[in-house]
Amino acid sequence: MSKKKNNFKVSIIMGSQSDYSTMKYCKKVLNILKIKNEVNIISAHRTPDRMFKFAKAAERKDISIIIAGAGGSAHLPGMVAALTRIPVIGVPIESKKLKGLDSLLSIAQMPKGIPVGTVAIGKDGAINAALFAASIIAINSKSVRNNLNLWRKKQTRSVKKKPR
Ligand code: RP5
Repeated sequence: MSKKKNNFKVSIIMGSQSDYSTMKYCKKVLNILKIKNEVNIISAHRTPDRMFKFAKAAERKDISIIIAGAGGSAHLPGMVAALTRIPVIGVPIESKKLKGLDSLLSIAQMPKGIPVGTVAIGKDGAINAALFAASIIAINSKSVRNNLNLWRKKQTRSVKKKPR
């Protein structure tokens, strides 16, 4: 993953339009950190051909990291990870019936051989997925490293010493 300047791209995918209310935070953070990104709806079970095409083209399109949000029986991150060697971070979407526990376990409990990095359920997970992707990219990108350091400094400054 050695690139000239800040030429790294993250692909955000999700199983449904309904996931975007969570996954939009991922995009927001990547934009703040000035990391190029693209967003697409890809469902493993409703658009399997789209998923296959996307995963097979990802390397050619020079995507560095894939962040995949899915809810319920959340097989999208694992299926995509099986089709490409690009690292996949899975975001468990909070489902209505099981509050996202189904999504979390589906994503985290990948059997050995095909890993999926898993973050927390919902908005926190979406934000952390972007920050985690940034940390990985920062290994090879000075500008992303600087932006990430600034983000953390700002976060530290925002914590008051005393409660009001
Ligand atoms: C999953 O089913 C999606 O990732 C979404 O979280 C869930 C519900 O989808 P919709 O019924 O809202 O389209 O595939």
